[in-house]
Order: sequence, then structure tokens, then C-alpha cells
Amino acid sequence: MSSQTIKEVDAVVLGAGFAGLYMLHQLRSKGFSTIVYEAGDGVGGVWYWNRYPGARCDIESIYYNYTFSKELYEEWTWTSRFPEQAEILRYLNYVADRFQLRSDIQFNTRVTAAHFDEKRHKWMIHLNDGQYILTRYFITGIGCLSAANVPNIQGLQQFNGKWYHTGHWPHEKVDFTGKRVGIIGTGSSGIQAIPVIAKEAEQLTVFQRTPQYTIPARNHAYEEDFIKETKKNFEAIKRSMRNSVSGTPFAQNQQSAMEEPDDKRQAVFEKAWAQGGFAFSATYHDLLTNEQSNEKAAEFIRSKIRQIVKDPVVAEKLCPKYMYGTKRQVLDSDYFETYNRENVLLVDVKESPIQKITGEGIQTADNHFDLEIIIFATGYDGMTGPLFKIDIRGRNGVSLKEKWKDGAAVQTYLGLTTAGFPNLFMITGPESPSVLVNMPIAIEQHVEWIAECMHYLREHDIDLVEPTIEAEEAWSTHCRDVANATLYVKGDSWYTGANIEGKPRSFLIYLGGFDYYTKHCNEVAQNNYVGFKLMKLKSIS
Ligand code: NA7
Repeated sequence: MSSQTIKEVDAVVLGAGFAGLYMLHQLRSKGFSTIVYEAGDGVGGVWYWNRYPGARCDIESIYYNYTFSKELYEEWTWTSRFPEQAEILRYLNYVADRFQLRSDIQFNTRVTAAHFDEKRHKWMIHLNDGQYILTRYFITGIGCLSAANVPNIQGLQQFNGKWYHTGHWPHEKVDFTGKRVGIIGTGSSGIQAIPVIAKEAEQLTVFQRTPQYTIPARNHAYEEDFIKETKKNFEAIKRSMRNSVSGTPFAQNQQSAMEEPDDKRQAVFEKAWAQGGFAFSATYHDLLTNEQSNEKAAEFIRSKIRQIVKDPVVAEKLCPKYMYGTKRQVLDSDYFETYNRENVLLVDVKESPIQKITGEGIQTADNHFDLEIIIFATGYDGMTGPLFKIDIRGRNGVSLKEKWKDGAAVQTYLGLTTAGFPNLFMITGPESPSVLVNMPIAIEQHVEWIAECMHYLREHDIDLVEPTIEAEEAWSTHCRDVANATLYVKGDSWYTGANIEGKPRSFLIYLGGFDYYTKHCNEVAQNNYVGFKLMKLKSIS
């Protein structure tokens, strides 16, 4: 293997999305030689792959961007509150050019394995073209939702039409005109795609397993004055995002939903519904901790569905019964209204399960649906899925998959590192706040912490950093304790791994608040990286 080693660098970073781009920028500025490997032929990560119709961000654009550069914030102007995928992708391309990042990104390259070489005390990275690269630090920036889940439905290979997964959408436009289209899945992706495809297709059949609580996004173009004012307030916005619970500058109402009289609570929910976006989830502090409060929010949304959808049978099928928010809260544009269209049919696959895919369409227990295109909006193997796609092996050749072989065994320190895997950092890894806060802000915090840590190690002639078992046990226990005090753990969602057949159930997102998390990470650093073993090679060999 060593004779094939082609290159040696200080750091290898996986993925050229929000995480990988900023990691590269930070490491370069600190003088670390770095190479980023990206499977796609362009930058963008999740925004490169998710090109399905209607794909857009559901965090407001003025908050869903980098804050490390005031100049960048001032230069870039978002067109609307919730921009489409193409605009976010343009932004990330702009960032790549603005900071001249492309020269250290190798596109069209997959890392298939990363093995810690205990003799050299370095990571040996295996690329899909058979090349190897040696690196001191191995950093993953592959996101929490990059391992697409195409359910194992009998007969897919026999289907005569075309099929797509929303997370691997073709670059060229898919034409639905005059076509009979079926879509499986009604999570965020399905709910964004359905209204757009319905306008084009001759017939759209939606195969729904679980209905969703979705709130109108109320997207709109930004006015020039608003943008000017926002840019003027950059420092204050940045501060408030970085010191917030969720990575956005919104404060949550500290009242319980049960403390309010019915009419007052109704008015609060109505106002948030009219405002659109995630304001609804911040209406009361206990929507995700108190079952009664949760049911009030759930019933409010059900009442809206019954008002919007004209056919009462369809409306009832669209009304979710599980606890509000225990699956990812979704934002939509005319989702429920779409079921009033003549060319849209809702099939409840819990009532009448999908039995197989035939050459001509989908066979359920009750019916056969003729289709020319099938879309899988069936989500991802979240959190650990992207990491498990790569054969990552630490000390003694033990793989991450083996170490975390059941959900309860997933253990990390700060969601960033794990014992037995020295010099491995996972940006927005399991047990970090990740997907339950504003991702770009969570990413910036992780990237800056990692870069500072590497700088510290170099300054102190330390070669290896690795958490102690005790530190990671304490962190994982804390993570679980915080999660178990909420209703999140009761939901069947990708948050808990329940969407993937056979996946052990575990909740791998840190819920203690982004502000607390940041403070804690900073204290770890200020206390000379307490909880980590800091090793000098001189004293090891
Ligand atoms: P999600 O939110 O995981 O949604 C996937 C949807 O697909 C959901 O409705 C699932 O039903 C459904 N699904 C999954 N497998 C099947 C099978 N076998 N049969 C029928 N239906 C199925 O993924 P998205 O891509 O929409 O969103 C992912 C995240 O991206 C989102 O949370 C945002 O953070 C951005 P289920 O609910 O499991 O019964």
C-alpha cells in the first residue's frame, strides 16, 4: 500500500458543502495543507444533490448562510425568504470562487475507506480510483442526510418507466408534462415536490405512509430596504444567532401552551400560522415536552387541514395522529391545497400497503396504479448513515460501524470525536446539535472549534488527540438524558432511526441548546481540551 501513496497532507476533508468549504478556508488560513474530496462534480453538498422540483430551504435565507465574513454577507443578496435550491447552490459556488477554494477540492472522487495506521500515527485514505493519501487529520463534512434511502420494494428493476430519488435528482430537467407520476413519501422533500409536480403532470398519485404536520412557508420576495437594514445589522444578527438556542435569532415564548385560555392560545397559533415559517414551533416552550400542549398544537394544525381540503375523507387521511414535531416540522407552499386538484390522488399505504412495483406501475393491496415515473421521496439513513457508507477504521482495525454496532453503542465526545479514532473530527456528527439547529451556524461553530484545536495541538507539539472513554460516556449519557426529557424520542422518524428497517433506535441529536453547547465546547478548549488524551509521538514510541 505504501508504495502507492501519492500524497501526504495535514488534513483530508470529506465533502464540499457548507461544512467542507468553510473547513478548507479555516485550515488554509491557519497554514494546514488540506485537500477536500467531493463525490459530485461541483460544490454544494446537500444543495448539489437535492435538485428535485420545489426544493428549497426552510430556514430564512438571511440566517441560512455563513457569518464568518462580513464582506461576504454584504456582497451576497438573497432574493426571497426561502430561496430555491438553485439560488443556494449559486451562493455556495460564489463562496468557493470568492475564497478561491476550488484548487484544493478534488471533485468526482469518493473516499471509500479511511484507516488509522498505528505505525505511522496517520490516516490512510482510500479513494475510489485506487489511490491512497496519507493525512494527520481526517475530517468528515458529509452532512447528516446524504445516505439516500430507496426502500426495498419488490419489482423496482422491472419498472418500464423512469424512477428517481429526490436526493439524487438528475441535473437536466425531468419533464412531467402529460405523464402519470407516482410519488412515495410525504416528508419535507415530498411535500415540497408534490405541489410543483401536480401543476405539470397529467396525474399525480401520492403514496402516503404517514401524514405530516406542515405549516405554510409564506415565501415572498425580499424588499430592497429590508435587505439593506439586514446587512446593516449583520453584527447583531450574527451575535444573536451564535448565542441562541437554535442558531436563529428568534426567542422562544417561555410560556406553557396550557397556561393560556383557549381563545388566547388559538390567537397565538393563528398569528404564527399567518406569519409562516418556524414561528409556529416557537409559540410555546413546552410543545415538545408536554403531551397536552403538544396535542393543542396538533389539533390546531388538523383543524387547518380540515378547512383547506374540500373532500372530508381526503382531509382525514391527511391529518397526522402522532405527536406534533416528533417528526421534522415541515414547511410548505400550497401543499394541502394541492389535494383539491382533480389530477391529484392520495393513497394511504398504511390502509392499503404497496405490495410490489410492476412493469407498469405500483401494485397496492387494493389497486394497481399505472405510472410512467416513480419518485422516491423516501428520505435518508440519517446521522450515522453517511459515516457508515465509508469503511472508517480506528485503532486495532476496529470500524466505526463495529464500535457503534447498535444504536445504544453510538458514543461520541461533543458529537465531534469518538474514542479509538484519534485525529478524526466529525462536523455536525451524531450527538451534536446538528439538524435541530440552523445548520450553517452549527457548522461554523464546529469548524472554528476544530481549526482552533488543530492550531493548539501544533503549537504544543502534540500529534494525536483522542477523547477518553470516560469523557465520551459522560457526553453520551448527558445527550440521552436531555433527549429523554422530551417527546422527540417517542416519534418514529429519521431522528430516531425508525425510518430504516432494522436500524437500532436511538436519538443522536444534542438537544441542550446551541448556546449551551457552544459554551461547553469553549470551556473544554479553554481547559486544555479536558476529556481528551493529548499525545506526543516522542513519548509514545
Ligand atoms: P423524510 O422526512 O424521512 O420523509 C420520508 C418520507 O418517505 C416519509 O413520509 C416516510 O414515511 C416515507 N417513506 C419512507 N419509506 C417508505 C416506504 N417504504 N413506503 C412508503 N413511504 C415511505 O425525508 P425527506 O427527504 O422528506 O426529508 C429529509 C430531511 O431533509 C428533512 O427532515 C429536512 O431536514 C430536510 P414515514 O414517515 O417513515 O412513515
